[in-house]
Amino acid sequence: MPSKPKILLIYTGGTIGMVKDFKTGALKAFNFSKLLQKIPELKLLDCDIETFSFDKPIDSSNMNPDKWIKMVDIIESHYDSCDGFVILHGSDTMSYSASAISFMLEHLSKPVIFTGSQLPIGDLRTDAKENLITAIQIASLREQDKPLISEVCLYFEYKLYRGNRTTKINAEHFNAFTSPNYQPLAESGVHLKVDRDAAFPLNGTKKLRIHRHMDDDVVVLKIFPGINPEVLSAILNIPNLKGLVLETYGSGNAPTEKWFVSALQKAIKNGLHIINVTQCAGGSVSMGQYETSTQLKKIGVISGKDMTTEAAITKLMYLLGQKIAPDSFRDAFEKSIRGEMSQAK
Ligand code: ASN
Repeated sequence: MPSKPKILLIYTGGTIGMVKDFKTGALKAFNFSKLLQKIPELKLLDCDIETFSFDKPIDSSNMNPDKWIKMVDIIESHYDSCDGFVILHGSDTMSYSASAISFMLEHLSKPVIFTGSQLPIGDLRTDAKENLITAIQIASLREQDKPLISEVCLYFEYKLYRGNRTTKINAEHFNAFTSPNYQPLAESGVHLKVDRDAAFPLNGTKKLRIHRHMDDDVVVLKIFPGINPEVLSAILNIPNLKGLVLETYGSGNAPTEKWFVSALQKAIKNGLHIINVTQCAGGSVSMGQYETSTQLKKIGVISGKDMTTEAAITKLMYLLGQKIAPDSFRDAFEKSIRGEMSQAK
């Protein structure tokens, strides 16, 4: 009989483990062992659970690349002894972390499931228990002794998504995330249904490769009617800036005024990588569809296609960290590397 799967539960912080500071009334992170005591149901799960906690759990607003490295280090040191990983993380930046970790872990062949909650686990109406218990069950799913899910995912409110396709859309509803341009990998109802066509097939042979260098000389600029030359120039002249994610209108459109296009053109000539993603809640950039994006294409702006801003900025950090030659950068960026963008049919 195959042994029970072993799951490593990594606690980084977030509302799930918070309590109210009784002086200020503000929510703050608290002790992991106390958190586990609040979920006796964990003992009923058909897997063995090992735990690891950040020394100082954080509100995910304090997430940064050093902490992503910490997460991949923990995964690496338990990779051979564990069958799956569940990362408890604040919801505010969970999509950034899930995207970043997906790029940092190449040839992953085990599930890494991010989850958290909108209400603390000690709250009577909490959404934490369902999210946590089902995330662990998903990380434990096996078929012929092989994992059913072998990629970085995000589980929240009955849906499992590819992590680098997600974005946080609501600060109030339990249904806080969506995956605007890719279908869920699994849904939890009376049955736990996995969409095998949506999930990646298992990579059986290649060894896990960890990438730790995430270059943070990057910025996101959301354009708006009224953006002026001073604002754009201040951004483009940030010392050492190597990459810019430009959030444009609709299918990748931006002002056609000369000052705007010339400033971007000059920056690109000087080596800046500019990625075009849409401000819209769904859909794709398609440069050249309108006159207002034709210029961007001509001057060498890179298409982020249907990527989320979270995936685009972390992919930029990852690819800059790979020290790719400038003339290959566009091809590298416009190709899907972890399922983060749809491929042209
Ligand atoms: N501020 C919290 C965090 O991201 C929000 C949450 O987890 N729901 O850590």
